[in-house]
Amino acid sequence: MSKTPLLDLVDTPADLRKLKSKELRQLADELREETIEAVSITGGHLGAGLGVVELTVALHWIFDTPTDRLIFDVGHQAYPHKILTGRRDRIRTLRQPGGLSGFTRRVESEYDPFGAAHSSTSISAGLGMAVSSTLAGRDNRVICVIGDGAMSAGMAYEALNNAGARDENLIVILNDNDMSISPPTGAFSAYLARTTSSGTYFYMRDFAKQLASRLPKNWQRRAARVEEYTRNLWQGGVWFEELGFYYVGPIDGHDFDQLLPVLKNVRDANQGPILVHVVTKKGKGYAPAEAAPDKYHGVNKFNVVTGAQVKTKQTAPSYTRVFADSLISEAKRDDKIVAITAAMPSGTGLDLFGAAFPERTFDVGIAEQHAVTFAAGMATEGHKPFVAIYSTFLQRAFDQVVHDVAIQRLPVRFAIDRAGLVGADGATHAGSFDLAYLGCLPDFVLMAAADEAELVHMVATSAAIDDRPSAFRYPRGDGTGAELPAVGVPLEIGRGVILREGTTVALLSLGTRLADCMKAADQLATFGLSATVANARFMKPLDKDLLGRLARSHEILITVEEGSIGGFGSHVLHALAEEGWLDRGMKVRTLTLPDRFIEQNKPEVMYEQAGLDARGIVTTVFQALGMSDLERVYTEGS
Ligand SMILES: Cc1ncc(C[n+]2csc(CCOP(=O)(O)OP(=O)(O)O)c2C)c(N)n1
Repeated sequence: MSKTPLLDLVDTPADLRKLKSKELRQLADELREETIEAVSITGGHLGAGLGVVELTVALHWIFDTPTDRLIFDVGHQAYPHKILTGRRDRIRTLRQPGGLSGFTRRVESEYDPFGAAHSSTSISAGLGMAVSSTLAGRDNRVICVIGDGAMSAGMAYEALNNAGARDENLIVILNDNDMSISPPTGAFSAYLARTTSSGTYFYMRDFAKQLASRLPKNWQRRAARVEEYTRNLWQGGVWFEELGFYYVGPIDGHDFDQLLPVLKNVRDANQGPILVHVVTKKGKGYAPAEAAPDKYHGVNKFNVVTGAQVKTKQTAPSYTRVFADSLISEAKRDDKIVAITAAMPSGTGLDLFGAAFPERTFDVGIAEQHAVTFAAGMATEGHKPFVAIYSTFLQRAFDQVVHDVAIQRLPVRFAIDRAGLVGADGATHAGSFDLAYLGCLPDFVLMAAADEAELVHMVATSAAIDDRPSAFRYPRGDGTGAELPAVGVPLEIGRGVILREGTTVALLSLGTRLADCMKAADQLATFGLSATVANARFMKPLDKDLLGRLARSHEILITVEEGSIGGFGSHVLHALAEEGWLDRGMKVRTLTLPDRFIEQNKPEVMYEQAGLDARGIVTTVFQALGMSDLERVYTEGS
C-alpha cells in the first residue's frame, strides 16, 4: 500500500476519477477508516455506510456525478458519499447543531440530488429525474441505491412497476445486506436470502464463464445465450425481468473486480431500466459492527478500539420502555391484544413484547400503509391491534388511517412514539404533525401523555376503547422519573385535570410540556401572577367543561403542545369560538412548534428556540398582558 493517503487527494468525485482502478482498494480502506473515526465522534448511522464504501467509490469513479444523478435511499448510508463529495472537512459535524445532516439533503450539496430519511423513495424520485432528462433531451444516467429493507415498502414496488414499463435508462442498485435495522422480514427478503446464501449463484456464473471460454470463437453467440440462460436460471433475475428490468447480479459489493466492469457495462448499456443486485455486508470492515449489525445500525459516540458505545446516563426508563412494559401487562390480561410494527421492533419496544408474545407480534417490514390496514383487518375479527409507530412514519399511512380505520370506526390503537422534536435526526424525523393530521378525524380518541405514569394509564385506556380508533403519543427519550403505577387504569375519556389552581393565567398543556408549565407557574407567582395549570390529557374529545371553567375565570389562556399549528391549540381556539367564550375578551395564545421545519439540535434547545419551555411560556404571558416592565426584569434576571 502506498504511503501517501489517497483520500487527501480527493475532495470531489472529479479528483477520485483521476485515480487508477488499482488505487481504489486503498482509497476505500481509508474512506472506511475516516467514516468510523467520524461516527465515533458524532454518533449516528454506522453499519449501513460501512457496507457501501466500495460501492460508493465505484459509483463515483464510473459515473459522472453530479451530472449523473446518484440517489441514496433513506440516506443514512451516505456518510462515505459525503466524504467524497466536498464535505470531508465538515464530516465531524454530522448531526450536530448547524452541522451536516445525517441524511442526504439537496440544500447541502449538488451531489445530493434528492433528500431522504424516510425509506423507499429513491426509485420514484429517480424515475422522475430520468423522465425529465428524456423530455429535456439530456442523456445523463440516474442511479438509485436502495437496500433490501427499503425494497420491502409498497412505494418501491409502485416505482418498479412504473419504471419497468418505460424505456428510461434508470439504474437501480439493490444493496442486499440481508438486514433492515433488525433482521428483515417477509417473503421477498426470504427469497433474496435463499438465492444469495446458497452459493449457487457463484457456481452458476463460474459455470457459464468456463463454458463460454471453452467454446470455439464462432460459438460466441451461443455462449452469450448460455450466459443468458444461466443468468435466468438464478431465480432472482426472473422476478425483476418479469417486471421489465434487465437484471444483473448478484455480485460481491466489496470486490472492485466485480463492481467496476459491471457498473461500466451498465452505464454504457443504454437499454432501459436495469437492476444490479449487489451483495454487501452491513458494518463491513469494522468487527464490532459486523458482529452486531443491529446494534451498530445507529450508534452513540464510541471507542474505536473496543467498539464500546458511550452510555448516556439514564435517569428514568424511556417512554418506549414504559409503553412496551405496559402493553405486555395489558396483554397478559387480555389475549386479544396484538402488536404490529413496520420494521422497527427495537425502536418501538416491540422486541420486548415479541419476546413475551411471539405469536401476537407482527413485524410487517417497512410497510406502514400495510401495517395500518393489516391492523384494521385484525380489528374486524375481534382482535385488539396496537400499531406501535413513530409519528413521522405514520404520515405515510394517512389514507389508511382515514379510509380503512376511521371511516369504519375500527378500534385500532396507535401508539405514537417519537412525538415532538427528536434532536439529531432533524426535521424528517420530528413528530410534529400527528396531532394536526389525526385531530381532524371524526370519532378518533387522541391522547398525549404528560409523563410516563400517565402513559401507563393511556395504554390501558386505549386497550379499553373497543368501539372506535384511538391514539396516544409520547416523546423520544427518558421519562421524568415519575413513579409508575403498578397497573394501568383506564382514564375517563375526554377528561382533563387541574393540577394547580390560580386566578389570572390559565396554562393548558397537552403532553410532556406540562413540567415546563408548572415551572412557568412558579416563576409567574414570583411576579405576583397567579396561574392555573391544567393537563388536558385528551385533545379529542376535548374537555369542554374544563375549557369553560378556565375561560370563564381567567384573564388569559395559553395552550402548550409539542406539535404544529393545526393541533391542540387550534382545536381549543375552535371550541372557544364556537362556545362564544372568546366574546368577553379573554386573551388566548397558542404555543405550538413554529411554522417552519426545525434544524437538528438537542431537543431542549429546539424547544427553547420554539418558545415552548418555561421561559417562553412566561414571556408569552407578559407580552400578552402588556407587562413589558415585568418582561424586562424577567429577561435581565434570567
Ligand atoms: C418509511 C420509513 N420507515 C422506517 C424507517 C426507519 N428505518 C431507517 S433505515 C431502516 C432499515 C433500512 O434497511 P435497508 O434498506 O436494508 O438499509 P440498510 O440499513 O440495511 O443498509 C429503517 C426501517 C424509515 N427510515 N422510513
